[in-house]
Amino acid sequence: MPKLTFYSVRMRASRGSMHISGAEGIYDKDDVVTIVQEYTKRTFLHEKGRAEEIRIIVEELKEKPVRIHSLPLYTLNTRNAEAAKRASSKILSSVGITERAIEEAFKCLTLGITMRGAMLLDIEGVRLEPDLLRGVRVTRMGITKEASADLSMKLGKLGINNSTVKEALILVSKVHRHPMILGELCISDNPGYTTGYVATRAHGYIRLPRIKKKGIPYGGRAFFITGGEVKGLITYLQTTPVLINKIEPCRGVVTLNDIIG
Ligand code: WAQ
Ligand code: MG
Repeated sequence: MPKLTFYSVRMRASRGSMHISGAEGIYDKDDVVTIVQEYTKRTFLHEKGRAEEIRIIVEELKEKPVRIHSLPLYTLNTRNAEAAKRASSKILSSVGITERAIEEAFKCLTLGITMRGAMLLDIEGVRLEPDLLRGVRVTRMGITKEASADLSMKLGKLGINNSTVKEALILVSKVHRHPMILGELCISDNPGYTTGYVATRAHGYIRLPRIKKKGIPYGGRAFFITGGEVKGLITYLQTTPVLINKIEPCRGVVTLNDIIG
């Protein structure tokens, strides 16, 4: 058997100073050419408009990717931003995150500033990321072909088989495998994408429809963290290659009681 070589493929498209889209994955050598084409094509169809510059990095992995399961997926039927905020507060506070930290996260995600990466907040809401403007980017995550097909099938049954959901679930699954991560809150920065999510290792990935009004061009991510060395966590988030090889159940609409009851 020939030795498998894995590559991290990362794409970033922009026009002037405006970020248009990004994507990444971990791929077998044989699939790299196809995926570079797919990423390029995708930027030309983006709702934020045509890119002037598309940067694609193809990098051989020096470490074998860690193989993990996805988090289970659920959807709440939140009717508006206030309902989504109430639901996320209940879920996040049930794992020990304070009201103050949750308020701080919502405040930062709705200020109108878009960071490239995620904020790190301790359970009291103190910001711990070294670069407060940029945040921490999670990279070097991917999904095997088999798991990707299974995920597409499961999401297809729910009518949500799109790359936004898939990529968010892959990112979440990497992030929440680290013991210092307690919870996460995410709002998309795409003006047309109004579903966000909240996640914890215990509860899974919980989609929150209508967390923002259509047309709002900003959003963000907040990771709530606890006890340990922030430097080591950041190294894990940025550099440890992680590959999803098994998909946990993906369920349709559930109630908040089903989640925390
Ligand atoms: N690492 C850390 N933070 C990131 C990353 C990353 N790799 N990518 C994006 N962010 C931050 C950044 O601040 C963005 O502004 C913000 O997250 C939102 O990014 O199941 O599309 O790519 O239907 O707009 C949720 C899907 C979609 C919900 C989230 O995020 C569902 C989404 P976006
Ligand atoms: Mg976006």
